[in-house]
Amino acid sequence: TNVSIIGVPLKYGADRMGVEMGPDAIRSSHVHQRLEALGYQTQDIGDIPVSLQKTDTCQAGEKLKYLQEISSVNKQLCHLVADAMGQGQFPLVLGGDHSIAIGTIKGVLQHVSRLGVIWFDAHTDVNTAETTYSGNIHGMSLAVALGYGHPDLISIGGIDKKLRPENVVIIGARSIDPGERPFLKDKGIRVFTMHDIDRYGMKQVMEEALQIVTACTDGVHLSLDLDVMDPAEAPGVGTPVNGGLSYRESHLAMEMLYERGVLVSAEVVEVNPMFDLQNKTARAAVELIGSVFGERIL
Ligand code: DIR
Ligand code: MN
Ligand code: MN
Ligand code: MN
Repeated sequence: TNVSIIGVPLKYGADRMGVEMGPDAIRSSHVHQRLEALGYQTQDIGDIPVSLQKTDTCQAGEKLKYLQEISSVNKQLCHLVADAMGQGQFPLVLGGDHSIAIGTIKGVLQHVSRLGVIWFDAHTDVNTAETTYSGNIHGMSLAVALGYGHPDLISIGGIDKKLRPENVVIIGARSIDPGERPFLKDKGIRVFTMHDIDRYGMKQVMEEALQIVTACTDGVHLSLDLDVMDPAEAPGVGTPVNGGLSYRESHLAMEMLYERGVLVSAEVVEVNPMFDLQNKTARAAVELIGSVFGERIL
C-alpha cells in the first residue's frame, strides 16, 4: 500500500495556539521512516495552507468561531483525501485541531459511502451552534460528519455524504457537554466511556466496537484525538482531561484495529507542541501510528 500523508496546520477550530505545529512535530518524530520500515511507501503531500486570521473574526451573535477559514481548509482537505483514495492510496491526515475530521471524513465518504468511524477522544465532539459553550468547531466535527451543523460545513463534499450514527463508535470519552448527551442518546451513538474501559477492559471494548463499525460498512476510518490518552502520557494537547487511556491500552486498541484489516483512512489530531514535554505527545502519536499500520513487539 501507499500511504499519502496530508498535513493540516489548522488551529482555529480549537482557538488555541500551538496545535498548528502538530503536523511538523509528527513528521520530525519520523513518521515516514516508521511506515517505510513496515514496508509501506509514503508520499507526503505537504501542508494545506491556512491563512492568518484576525483574533476576533467572530461576528456579534455568531456562534461558530472562524467558520469561513475552517470551512475553506476542510473543503481543500476533502478534495485531497478523495483524490488520494481515488489513486488507491491510504490517506493519513496529520492535524491540526479536530475540526479537520470534517474534511477527512467527507473526502473518504466520496469513495466509501457505507463508512464506519472509530473515534478516540476524551470528548465526543457532537456539539452544534445550539449546544456549544466554546464556539470552537473542533467540538462539533463529529456532529457535522453525521449531517448536523452549519450549512457551510455539512455541505462540504455534498450534503448527501454523511455518516450513519449506527456505524460510529466513540472510545475513551470522559468530558461530555450537557448538550451533547441528548444528541448521543437520540441518535443512538455508541459511546465507550473510560468507565467502560475500566470495567470491561480495552480488549472487550475493542471487540464490541469493531463489531459495530464493521457490521454494515465497507471500510473504517480512524479519528484519533491524542487527548484520549492520559495527560501523563500525552501532555501536549490543548484540552487535557485527567483519567485517560494508558500507553498500553492505546496500543492494544490500535493493534486490534490493524488486525481487523478494515481501515481505509486515518487522522491524528490535537498534538500541541506548545504544551508538550520534549515532544512526548508527537512521539506517542508516531508510536501509535506504528501500531495502526501493523508494528508488533516481537
Ligand atoms: C468542548 C471541548 N466539548 C467544546 N471539545 C474538545 O469546546 O465543544 N474536543 N476539546 O476534542
Ligand atoms: Mn479534486
Ligand atoms: Mn476531539
Ligand atoms: Mn478531545
